[in-house]
Amino acid sequence: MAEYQLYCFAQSGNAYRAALMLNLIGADWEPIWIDFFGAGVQRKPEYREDINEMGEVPVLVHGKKKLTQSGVILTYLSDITGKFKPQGDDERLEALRWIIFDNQKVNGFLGPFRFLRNFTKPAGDPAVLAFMKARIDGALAIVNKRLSGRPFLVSDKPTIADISMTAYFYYPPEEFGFDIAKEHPAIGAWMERMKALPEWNHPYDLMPGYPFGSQGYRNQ
Ligand SMILES: N[C@@H](CCC(=O)N[C@@H](CS)C(=O)NCC(=O)O)C(=O)O
Repeated sequence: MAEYQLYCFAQSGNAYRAALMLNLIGADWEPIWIDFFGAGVQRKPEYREDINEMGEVPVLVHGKKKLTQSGVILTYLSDITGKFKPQGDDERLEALRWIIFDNQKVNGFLGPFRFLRNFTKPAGDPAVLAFMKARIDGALAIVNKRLSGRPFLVSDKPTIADISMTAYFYYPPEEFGFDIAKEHPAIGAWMERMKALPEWNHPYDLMPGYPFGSQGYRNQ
């Protein structure tokens, strides 16, 4: 058994944050596929009782420790390995500030927006999607401005704040109906820098469940 287990599925950008971190730090980890769309495992009472009372993915298991919320998982992994760890109190708070902004306003909207466009039947109400798209455009403009003239979000090196921000950004533009990297060039350049990190991998290659409904990976 691997040292870490991560409950995840390929379409989850929230889980991708944790999967990417595990890969980037060279951890010995294995995914546990959650049948999110089919059986809806995350809604079952057993899941909420035994795995995560919040009914969410990702969940990281490390020995006796079970952690949820990607921001907590990233913090834990950077604390115990020293990798991608913000340095000093100011950077630590700054990273937390961007992780919270990301969870609430950036990927916190991108995830449900993509879900309503691609996975619900019928697709989301156009008025709801338009509202969300306007919020997303505003939040991405803020991130783009932040990354203009600086290589990473809080420091000259990548930290857990950058890993958090990647959540949904590498999924295909067709799934959003717009191209994040092209419309926001500073984000596009930052995505290339993140992609150049050793052991970077795409969410569809890192987590099981792609193609949709399978337990496989894109490259298998
Ligand atoms: N802030 C959480 C968000 C987790 C989240 O919403 N995960 C989705 C899957 S992508 C989920 O499990 N949703 C279930 C639900 O909202 O009922 C994190 O970053 O871990």
